Formats: sequence, C-alpha cells, structure tokens
Amino acid sequence: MAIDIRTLANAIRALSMDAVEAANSGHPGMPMGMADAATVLWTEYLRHDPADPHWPDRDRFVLSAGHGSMLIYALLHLTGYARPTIDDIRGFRQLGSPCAGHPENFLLEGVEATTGPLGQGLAMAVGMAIAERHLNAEYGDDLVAHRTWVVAGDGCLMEGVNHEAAGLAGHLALGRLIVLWDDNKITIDGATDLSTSEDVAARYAAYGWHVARCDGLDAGDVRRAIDEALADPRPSLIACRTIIGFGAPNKQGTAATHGSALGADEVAAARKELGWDYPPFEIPADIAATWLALGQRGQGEHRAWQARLDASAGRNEFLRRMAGRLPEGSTRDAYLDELAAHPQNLATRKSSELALEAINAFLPETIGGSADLTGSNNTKTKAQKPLTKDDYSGRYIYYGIREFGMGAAMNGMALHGGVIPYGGTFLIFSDYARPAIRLSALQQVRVIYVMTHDSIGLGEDGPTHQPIEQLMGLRAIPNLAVFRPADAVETAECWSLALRREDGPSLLALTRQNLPQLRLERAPEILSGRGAYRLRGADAARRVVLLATGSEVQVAVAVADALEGQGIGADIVSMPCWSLFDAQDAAYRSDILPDGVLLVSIEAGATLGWERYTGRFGLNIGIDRFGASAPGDDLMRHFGFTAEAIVPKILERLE
Ligand SMILES: Cc1ncc(C[n+]2csc(CCOP(=O)(O)OP(=O)(O)O)c2C)c(N)n1
Ligand SMILES: [Mg+2]
Repeated sequence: MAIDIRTLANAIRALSMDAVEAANSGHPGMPMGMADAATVLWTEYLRHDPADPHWPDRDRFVLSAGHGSMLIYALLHLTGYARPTIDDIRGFRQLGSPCAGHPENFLLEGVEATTGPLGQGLAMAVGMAIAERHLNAEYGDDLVAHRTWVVAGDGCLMEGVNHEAAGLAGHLALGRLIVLWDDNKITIDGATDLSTSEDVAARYAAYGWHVARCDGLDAGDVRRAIDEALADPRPSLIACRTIIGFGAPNKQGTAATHGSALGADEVAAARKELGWDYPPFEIPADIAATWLALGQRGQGEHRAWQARLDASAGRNEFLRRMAGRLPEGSTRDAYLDELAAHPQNLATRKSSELALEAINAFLPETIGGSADLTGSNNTKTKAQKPLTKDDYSGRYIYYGIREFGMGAAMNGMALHGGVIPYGGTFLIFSDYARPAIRLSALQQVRVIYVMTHDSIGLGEDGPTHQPIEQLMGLRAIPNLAVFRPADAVETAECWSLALRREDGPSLLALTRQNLPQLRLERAPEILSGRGAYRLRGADAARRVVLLATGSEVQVAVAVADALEGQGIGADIVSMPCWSLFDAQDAAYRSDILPDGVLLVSIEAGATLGWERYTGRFGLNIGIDRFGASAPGDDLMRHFGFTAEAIVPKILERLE
C-alpha cells in the first residue's frame, strides 16, 4: 500500500521530537511545521543522489532557518545519505555527532552551508544561484542546470541581510532560486505582530521576485505553488502558511514549540494526534523503504548527466574547477621576476590590481567584484566583463552597496564550487561584512576579501573611514588569514598564498597611499608564506627587533636606519600574516623574535594583541583612539609614525 505524504512527513516530525527530547535541547517547532512542504520538495522536486552528495549538477538545498536542523538531518537520513545514521540522530547536539545544534557544512555531506545565523543561508543561496548561472554560461545546460532551494523562517526575512541578498537576486534575475518561507507567524518572543507589520510579499515583489502563497500543511497546495514558481522566470518566494510545532496538540501554534523539548507528555500526545504509534527513533520498515526509494529518484538523471560529462570535451577542466584544484603552473614567478627587474612604488591596492591582471588571465575560475568601490578597491581587471542578467558569463559582479550581502554571496559561490570569488570594500566596512567573514572561516571556504584604505593613511575621509580595531578584530577570527602586505612584492606573494589556501578565507588589507618597493631582490622562497620574516638584519650589534606590517614597514626601515646611525643594531621584520607566522616551528619563530632584545611593534591600528610577540616589556607603537580628518601623511606624522617620534621612545627603553 502506498504511503501518503502526511505519513512520510510524520517520520520527520517524530525524529525531530525524539531527537530534541533526547538532547533536552533543540528546536522541534520548525521541522514539525515544515515537514509536509519539505517532504514534497525532497521527494518530488529536489534533484539529488544520496549515493553521491558531491554530484556537481545536484540541486542545492539550504536550510536558512538553521535552528530547525532536525529537518535536514531527518531528510538526509530518510532519503538514504550514508550519514546521519539513526545513531547520529540519537546523538543530536552531543559531542561527536555530526548532527550539531545547527547544520555544519563540514560535518555532514548534503549540508551545503552552515546555517543558524538567520538570513545568511538565504544570502548564501543567492551566491550558489549566481555560481550555477555562471557555470551554466560556460559549460551549458548539459553539465550545469540545477536549482537552489531554500527554507527560510520569519527571522531570515527580518534580518537586514535578506534585503541585500534578495535585491541582488532580483537584479540578477536568478530564476532558479526558490525560497520556501515557513510563514508560521511565530518567533521566539511570540507572534510576529509583536515586532513586524511589513508586507513581505510586496517587498519581494518590489525586488523583482515572483511571490506565491500556499497552505504549507497541504501537500497538494505546496505542489501547486512550487509548479508556479518553476514556471516563472523570476526568483520565487513561496509563503507557506504553517503551524509551528504542528502535531503537538497543546503547544502547536505557539512559541513554546520553537526552541525547547516538548516534554514527555506532549510528545506522547503528539504521537496520538499524528497517529504515529512507534517507539522513539523507530521508523517502520514500509515507511523507511518508501523514503529510501524516493531518495533514489535522481539516480537516472545522475547517470545521464555522467554520460554527458564523459562525452564532453570540457570534462577534465570542469572536474578540475569543481574540485577546486588550481591548474598546473603559475604566473607568479614571472611576475615576481618582473618586479625585481623593475621595482614599483605603488599603493598596495594598485599592486593588488597588477597581481590580479596576471591571476585573472591565468585562472578562469576567479569572479571578482566590489561593493560599489571598484575604482577604489582596484578589484576589476581590464578583461573582466560584468556578470549581468543578460550575460552570466561575466567575471565581475557589481554588488552594489551590500557588503554583508557580498560576503554571504561569495560564501555561497565558494560552497557551490567551480569558482573562486573575491570582493572588495574599504577595510572599515569589514564590520558590515563581518558575520559573513566569520562564516567563511567557519565553513572553511576559499573566499578572498580585498579590503583597501587600511589605516589612517587613507587621510581626509576621517575617523569614520579609518580602521583602528578592525585588523586586530579580524585576526581574532579563527581560520581567517589576514594579510597586510608592505609592498608590491608582498602583495603578489599574499595573493598567491590566498589562492592556494583551499580550506579557508583570506583577507588582504591594502593601502590607499603609495608605498616604496622594499623587496628589491628576488628571494628564493615566498617569504610572506612564513607569516613574518627578516626583511633586513641588524648591522651593528643587535639590540632591537622592529616588527611592522603594511605601510608601517617603511617606517620601521627609517627607524632602523636612525638606530644603526647611532650604533644600535636593529632587525626589521615584516609580518604580513600573523597566523602563518604562528604556524612556523619554534626554531624559526625564536630566530625571528629572539630573546634579549627590545621588541617593538609598529602598526597604525589598535595595539591590543601585539604583546604576544613583543612581550610585556616590549614597545607597541599604534593607535588606540579614533583617527582624524587630514591628509594621510599629516596624520601619520601626527600619530607618531615617523622615525623622529619612534626612535626616542626606543632609546628611552634601551637605557
Ligand atoms: C542572526 C541571528 N539572530 C538571532 C538568532 C536567535 N534565533 C534563533 S531562531 C530565532 C527566531 C526565529 O524565528 P523564525 O525564523 O520565525 O523561526 P520559528 O520560530 O518559526 O522556528 C532567533 C531569534 C539567530 N539564530 N540568528
Ligand atoms: Mg516563525
């Protein structure tokens, strides 16, 4: 006897209740409310093959309402993914289980994105949909023609980032993006009318989206709405009216089901209400078998796709790109030879552009962009055409003034694979993008942030635009490589290191102002790869080691010159990347930062943190207040970034 959709959905409901009950922690309401809509999507529409979660042309599914993680764990389990097993689900939210509190892309195949910070899943899905269209433009319908599906909650549609993301998606006409909104009118504090009265559907229509509504608890109506969305060329928002915690007779429809276990009595009552007469974590064989069979729907399409791929001339290149492997060879060494032969005194943002000219010509997978600061960030190279709704093959995205949306979209692109996104804004506005930068790092994706105007050296725009605590704050994000190169050579090296970092994001902090090229000889290795290295050793007996980054390395050179003039030996250490230095062995680190000398840091930003290298008795030259509005050179002098200001402080310490 065929199993009806409601019964299939009840398997999700039961697993969700049971897992949350066992953990005494978690969110049963959302999976119980959306179980029917999700069942329709996963058993009738979603193109996937649980046997190969990496099938490049699979549909992407993003649970933006990540607190409802049991929904995706149940779906993956029931449709036959190797993990989570039923034991994994029993271990929901416990150490060692891949069924973490919120879905983590690095713990479970089939979890396309880490979600939980509301709104960001939807915003990442926009990036996935961009990557899909871009690769479709390059490889055609035969190899790339999938959809991106999202389940979002009221919270996702309240967070500001949904505006940036949906605006971009509408502008780029990403018609293969379909968002199912769990329109349950409940959030944690209670009914949504406590805090919002906007017309979400009208707002999305204004973005250029198609909007449909359905009864999310009626499979037939969900099907109708999805069919409507599929037929419409615009991105679609489907408002699914649901009841949070559906099936729990005394608690459904209330915030009480949102984020805590229902309790034994209510779980028992829900089992009765749903007609689910089975023990916890037990799925009857016929229901499990039906789910499993429905999970295999995509196998034929997968096989047909594989045959097309195998017959395709672009096969190897396509697979290389999807695997995220860089091609053989590099343009870096030739470029570094060129800089050694013809030194360049340039702002590092300009050096970055020059490096990018070589990189973008060599790597077809880069997609650049900027949040409306293209001319300032120097992110666009000459041959890059814009990616638009009329030409998705373009490799440059005008993100508009949407720093957070840009970061999240880049995360989605990187998660999708096949492309390497980089995008620019001013370093100060890393604060606007920071939640996405954090998720780049957590998700271990190769996203490259190009952040220019990296200090008071930017000058006249004043304290609102002058980063102070940003660099240090970014260095505190685990698995984010923060690079602050000192000249054109280091900038090229740092770009190379960022591109080769497959399992994490990088951020390049670059100057607005010109800097001299300090590295004039071709080094036998990529010195920036050490994180910190001796740019110049002491001449006289060494008593001082100067540690500096970016534009302050030239200041360290002037300081060292002045000290040497007085017979005081000083090493100059350029430190473009803390985290790479920290990864060096102890012998290297203590060679660069020896005992028995005065260690001095020089960086035009917050000093907090430099003590880890200079020690308590070192000297930290920085800025622990907001900047000021004046020409950059004047500010550097005013804030003491000159040999005249720094040398006396060092002499005082040496006495
Ligand atoms: C950015 C962010 N802010 C706050 C939270 C905490 N939080 C988790 S779920 C939730 C309520 C979300 O409401 P809704 O999306 O309607 O989910 P439902 O209660 O319907 O399951 C909040 C505030 C979060 N996860 N992310
Ligand atoms: Mg809600």
